[in-house]
Amino acid sequence: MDVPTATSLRDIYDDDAVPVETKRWERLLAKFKELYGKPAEFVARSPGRVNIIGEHIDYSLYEVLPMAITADFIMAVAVRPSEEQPKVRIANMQSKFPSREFEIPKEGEIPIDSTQHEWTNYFRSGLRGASELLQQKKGDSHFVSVGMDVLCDGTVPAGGGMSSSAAFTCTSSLAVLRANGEDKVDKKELCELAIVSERAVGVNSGGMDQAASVFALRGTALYVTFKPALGFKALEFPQTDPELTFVTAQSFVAADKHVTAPVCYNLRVVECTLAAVFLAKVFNLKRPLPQDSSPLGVSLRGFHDIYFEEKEGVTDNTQTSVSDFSTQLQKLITLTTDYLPQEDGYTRAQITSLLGISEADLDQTYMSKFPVRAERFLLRQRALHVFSEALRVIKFRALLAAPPPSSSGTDLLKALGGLMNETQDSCRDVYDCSCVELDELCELARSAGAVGSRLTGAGWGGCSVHLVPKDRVEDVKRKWEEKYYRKRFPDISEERLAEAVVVSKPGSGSTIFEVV
Ligand code: NG1
Ligand code: MG
Repeated sequence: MDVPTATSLRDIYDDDAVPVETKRWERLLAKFKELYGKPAEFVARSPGRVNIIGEHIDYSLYEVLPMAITADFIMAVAVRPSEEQPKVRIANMQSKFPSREFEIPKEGEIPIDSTQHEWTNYFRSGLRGASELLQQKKGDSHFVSVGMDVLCDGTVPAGGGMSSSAAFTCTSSLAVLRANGEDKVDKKELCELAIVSERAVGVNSGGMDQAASVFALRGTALYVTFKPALGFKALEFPQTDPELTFVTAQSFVAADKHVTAPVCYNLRVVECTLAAVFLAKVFNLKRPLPQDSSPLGVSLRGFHDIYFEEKEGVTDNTQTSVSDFSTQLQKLITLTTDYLPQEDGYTRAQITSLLGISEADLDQTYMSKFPVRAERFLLRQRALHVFSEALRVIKFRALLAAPPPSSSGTDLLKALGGLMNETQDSCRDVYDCSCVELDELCELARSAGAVGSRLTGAGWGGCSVHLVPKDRVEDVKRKWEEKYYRKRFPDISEERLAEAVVVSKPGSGSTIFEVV
């Protein structure tokens, strides 16, 4: 499926967003002309996302269920006339992001210094990934990219857990492909390249955010699969009475993954990978774990498949029925509980002695590309979270697809919300990726009528998502305003308060807009 081309903002946004977006896009295009003295040729766009359920399991290659939001990243572009050394000039509508200019090297990789927290790194990572793809397609090892004049504008809050980074990277890759004459951009190709590209910025991320940003279809959630290959299914929300509403609330605790990655996100990726390798050894599996698209090349999902293949003769686990797959996950939870008993984690020495490798090998294989800092690796807890969360995603999807016939709207909401609450408990207690502010937002929401409340995205700050019956949304908002926002931030402006809480409607994915 190709990235759609839009000629009207009605193709992109819900009717209620069109008036505001029209003004914003007009400002972008006018500013472009003023800056570069010529009109933009096209605008590339990709949205942010909220994850409804399936947290921290994409990099273990288990299915997740996000949806795109209206807030997005847009990028107006004109190709520069050909020049000896092609150049990028890039600016942002928000003055806190300074304009930059750089030359595109004639061959080799686009340089990115991930130690610098530099906003244009996301553009460079999209450029790097897209030019590698272009090189492959054109079979030309020297071709890199044409020069581009670029003006950006993003409405996804940075560090706010709604994946501003993926929106930026996906948009950049799309813009570079289009600027280099790719009129039809395949969504899957774009998504795969954006996933790998974003890792150049220093976070060893999974693929959920880019999948939501690229694939999303308005009005639906996305069931994203990573095995046997990247794919998705659009899921409709059932009509319920009371109507089902997702509300997001910012904690305003900035989750700066670039600073915290070695002890938070990247460490979790290493722990999950080590859990897979460790379990394979504990169960004496004969075959090595399969190499896959996970950040470190082997995953808990890979262990899962090989385990049932060797122990129970399941040759193609992608064909397993939902109920059998759930039974497998239950079994893995029991096995993890029994065979990874250490509550206080595993030391390097314990891991290397079981795996029969040196500490230098351990560091080299799992911790060299993205360094992490830890004395102990909590393999038991990480595996338990991943298997139980994968199970919750399956249950959630089953409820959406076929609500129990006798259940009322309220019952269905409670069942869905119950799963979201369990996710929050697991993120807080088992995966250790929540924080007191997120916990508090969840508690307050539940006490005011939310049926399910949890963090969304990586956690450690950022955003939360809540399933709220429509008739209770105002109660929940009021409670947060009084007990969280005005209490923790007494000087909060009305504008910031309005930004903090958003009733999220599932929006559409990546688009190219032709400026005529
Ligand atoms: P955030 O930090 O919200 O963009 C991150 C990862 C996802 C996923 C979630 C946790 C990136 C780009 N994204 O999301 O792949 O692992 O955490 O479920 O790092
Ligand atoms: Mg991000």
